[in-house]
Amino acid sequence: MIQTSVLAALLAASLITSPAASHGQQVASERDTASHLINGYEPKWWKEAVVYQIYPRSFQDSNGDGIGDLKGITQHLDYLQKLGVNVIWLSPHFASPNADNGYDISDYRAIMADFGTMADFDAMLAGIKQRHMRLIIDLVANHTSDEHKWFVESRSSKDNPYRDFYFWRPGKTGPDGKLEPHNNYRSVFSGSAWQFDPKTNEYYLHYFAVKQPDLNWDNPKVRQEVFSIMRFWLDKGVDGFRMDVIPIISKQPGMPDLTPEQLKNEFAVFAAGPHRDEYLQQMNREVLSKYNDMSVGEAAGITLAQEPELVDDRRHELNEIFNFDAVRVNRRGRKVEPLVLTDLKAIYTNHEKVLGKHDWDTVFLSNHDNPRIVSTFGDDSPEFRVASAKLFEAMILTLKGTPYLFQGDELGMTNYPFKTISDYNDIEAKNAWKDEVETRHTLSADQYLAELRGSSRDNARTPMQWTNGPNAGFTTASAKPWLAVNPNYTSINAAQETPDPNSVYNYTRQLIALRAQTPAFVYGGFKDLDPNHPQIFVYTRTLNGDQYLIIHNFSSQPIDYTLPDNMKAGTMLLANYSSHENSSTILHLKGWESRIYKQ
Ligand code: TEU
Ligand code: CA
Repeated sequence: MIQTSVLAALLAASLITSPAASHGQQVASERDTASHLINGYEPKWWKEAVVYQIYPRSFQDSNGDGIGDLKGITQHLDYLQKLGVNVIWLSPHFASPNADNGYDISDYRAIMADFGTMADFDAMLAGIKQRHMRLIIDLVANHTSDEHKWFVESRSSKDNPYRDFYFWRPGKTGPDGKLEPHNNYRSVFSGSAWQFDPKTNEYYLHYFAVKQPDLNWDNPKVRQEVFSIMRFWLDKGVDGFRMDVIPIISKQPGMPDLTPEQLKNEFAVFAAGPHRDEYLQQMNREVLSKYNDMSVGEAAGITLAQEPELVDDRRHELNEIFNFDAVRVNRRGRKVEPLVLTDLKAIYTNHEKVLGKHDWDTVFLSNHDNPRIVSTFGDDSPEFRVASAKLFEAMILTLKGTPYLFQGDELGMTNYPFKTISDYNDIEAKNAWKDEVETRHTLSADQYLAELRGSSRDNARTPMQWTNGPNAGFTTASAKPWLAVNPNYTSINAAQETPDPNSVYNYTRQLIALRAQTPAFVYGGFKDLDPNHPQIFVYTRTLNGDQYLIIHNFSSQPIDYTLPDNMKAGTMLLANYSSHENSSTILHLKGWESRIYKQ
């Protein structure tokens, strides 16, 4: 026995010095490589980030014209730094005739006149960097404005060198002898996706507004132009891009008619073009991979199952995408229906199942295209607005994936009490009114307005509520804001919330701080402890034995909830009511109560 163990010791020693050592070293270095992984994930700054989206038109007006601008953003960088967010996503700031509030770009290297100058941009970026934050900008490259010089050239003649920058088709003769568009594609903003242009007697393709012609990414020159724009901004120091409707850049060969079935979800077809991944890989190879940047794609038309096709890091396309399942969980077209909690929970469980260690996710319930969180998923009545707004901030900041907060959600801002169609600004709402109410009479004005009130994109776009002064401090007292300020600014505003320890703002700040010091919230596993419960969302986040339990009551009704398997809650770290129930198995939760425990 002794001999054997001596032998074993000798053998062990010889392994270290013998020629086999090189093999041993290799294993060790492989192990080192693996050991820098956290729970199997490659650590990255953008996985640890908390992103805050700014819609510049509505953030802060600095010159009294009623329109938010870049200097206005610079004025509030301390506010953002104090909140603790470390990446800002800026909605489009480029020159634009504003058919779709900047998502129609006429010059990608110039600043929108309403927003200021390139010097203002540089000062804003410097201010962001000084405060150790980062900036990502909105790359809208599926389409341009019809006022972009490429399109002005393109439409001027059939043999113009820019003709092939866009999609032109002659159209066809319909059954009644009239000229019809090439196919039956519908625009997201109502009507055909083809617009006839009398100059050359052909139609051009526009998935969105008539003033947003689609770029032809099959033309290599278009791709090089887009890559060069990306380098221009990256070289200036921006840290990456949110990419507008990026999966739909590759069009279907021949663009045949959609079947009635496909017409129900045309984005699924638009997002399945044959060259989508090839173009994104080229973009990654030629641009993104050369910088320490981040990329997040707005993934219209991509299902959760398809998500890895775009974000698996071995494919070298995008870092993360926005999957719309959660943000649209209670939407049927324009209608907002009551939230079914089990549906929402199933989405997060599916994300955990479908996405692997090479994928990364986003978590968000709002942006400039969706109504306010607290009005859509929570309870914006005076009694529960604060509690439910805090609950959603807590959920977004403790689920797996990079969290995205939209401006004003940290104050618990609500939907706007819209009354008539003239209260709206959004091109989508106005076009659909013309089409469905005035032209085709598919629904009554009252029905349309009732549906739109709950889902309109303008709900998110009303000005930030900074103070209880005139125009909520968004602009000067005598100015007319481009979109009306929500009348509840007198009680919901930043000036009131920043000094108040019990405000949504300070709760969000505490949540962000907790997340920053808790790797389990970033890289830890996620498990829903009670997926079938209709009122409670209770889950754990676990990393290397470090476990947190998060529980939310998704109802104004209080509940006495017993944790499964005699589990004890642990030590309370944060809660949206001043309750102190530690180490218990039965939790007495008030309406919209939300708690975070360390186990
Ligand atoms: O949105 C595209 C998109 O897929 C949708 O969210 C769409 O705008 C929405 O369903 C309409 O209600 C992006 C931008 O985020 C949006 O603001 C732009 O209008 C659109 O692209 C066109 O650029
Ligand atoms: Ca202004």
